Amino acid sequence: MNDVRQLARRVEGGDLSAVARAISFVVDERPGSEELASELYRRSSSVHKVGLAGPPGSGKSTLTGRLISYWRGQGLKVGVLAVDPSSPVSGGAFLGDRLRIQDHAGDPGVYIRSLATRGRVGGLTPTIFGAIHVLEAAGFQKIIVETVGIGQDEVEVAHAADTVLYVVTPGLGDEIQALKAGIMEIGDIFVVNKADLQGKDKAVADLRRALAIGAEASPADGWAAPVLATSALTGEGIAALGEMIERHRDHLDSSGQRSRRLKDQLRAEVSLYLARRISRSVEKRLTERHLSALVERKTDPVTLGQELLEARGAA
Ligand SMILES: Nc1nc2c(ncn2[C@@H]2O[C@H](COP(=O)(O)OP(=O)(O)O)[C@@H](O)[C@H]2O)c(=O)[nH]1
Ligand SMILES: [Mg+2]
Repeated sequence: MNDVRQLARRVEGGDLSAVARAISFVVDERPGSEELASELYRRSSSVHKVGLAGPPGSGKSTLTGRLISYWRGQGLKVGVLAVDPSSPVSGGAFLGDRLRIQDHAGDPGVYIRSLATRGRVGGLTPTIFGAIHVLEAAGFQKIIVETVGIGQDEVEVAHAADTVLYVVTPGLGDEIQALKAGIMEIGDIFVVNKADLQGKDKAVADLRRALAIGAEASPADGWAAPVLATSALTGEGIAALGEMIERHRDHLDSSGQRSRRLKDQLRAEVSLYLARRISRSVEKRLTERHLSALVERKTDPVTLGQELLEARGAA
């Protein structure tokens, strides 16, 4: 697979068109994508990944733009993966991404890509890990994973990111109190964005109170999730947020949780891969004759499933 090796070398050289091509390869699972993925993974190392979750409209994309500029100011290369429930060529989310792409157009230290969830209801696209590894191999030093803020993807981003920001707005004051337990647990840093609007102090106070109650209920990991106010519109609070993200990363390193999280991410990646591969190969064996036998109740879905799995093992 010479072209694959060549593509891998170009990715490692930081060539953005190669990065784009490699991500398409991996995400679309084209022939050669597995060779590409393993080649890139073995020759790269893990990068700090920051996940952005929170309701649609809370300002995640705008904040992403601010964080890109903040890290670019420190000379860091920044890659962004935006999970998009629609196809990458239609829908509002992509329009927003396009605006941001133009902001950083021509900057070889920034790469922004939206990934369709391919009809999955919520949840991260299973191939997001492959896309992350491409960015790692290309030498990006910060990776942002922006979620849509609908359904499962909010919780699942915790399987792909080291530091999860949960973004709300002052207008969501009442909803903050009703934040689902799962969200309280995945947020490493809570951000009250749109601090230029009214009600930010109350929102920050409400959120702090809710988090304090939650912290009593769940065992401490040595990190009390802070609440910060930002305005992605004016830039207020962005530097403080950037510093807090670094502080969380230092905490992950010094507490040993960085490798724990990395292992959890890799476990999720391997199990998603296995689930895809096994179901595909087993489903291939499911014939019309099997289905008829089920209809006639000569067998049952569990027994048939077991037989198909065993037949696969023997093959
Ligand atoms: N007033 C104000 N508007 C903001 C701020 N951040 C984002 N917005 C606006 O809120 C809307 C939604 O922002 P977007 O970043 O697309 O939110 P997302 O859906 O969470 O990604 C856009 O019209 C933004 O211009 C902010 O800090 N203050
Ligand atoms: Mg967005």
